[in-house]
Amino acid sequence: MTTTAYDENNIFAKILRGEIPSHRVYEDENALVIMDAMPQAPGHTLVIPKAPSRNLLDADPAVLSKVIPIVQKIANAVQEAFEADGVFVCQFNEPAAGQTVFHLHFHVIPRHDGIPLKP
Ligand code: DGP
Repeated sequence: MTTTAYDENNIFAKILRGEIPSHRVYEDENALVIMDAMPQAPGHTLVIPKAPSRNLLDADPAVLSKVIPIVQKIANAVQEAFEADGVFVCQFNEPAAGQTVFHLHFHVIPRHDGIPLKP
């Protein structure tokens, strides 16, 4: 089982500190929302909590209670902006589950009937 500590030099920590540019679409005291650099569909957005945690497994429930409403707000905004039929919300925990950036984030991806995600 992986029990790796949070690395403050992960790419999303650098984006949160403004050390790396990103396409920012929303920000408040609890989260930054950016466009994904490798989108699986047009409008693929990432909700990144500002509090440091490696993923959902070590996240503070108090942080989650602040961030999930932001995920909901962004999901609704993305659905409207991209005239989507639905919205795919997901996140990955540890490499075995597909995580590649080790700062908690939520993928928000507009979906259209009959159009598959990019592989
Ligand atoms: P994952 O850790 O598997 O949930 O995926 C990380 C996502 O982050 C992936 O969809 C690509 C995206 N990503 C990686 N590096 C950058 C970056 O520097 N900027 C932005 N905007 N997105 C990134």
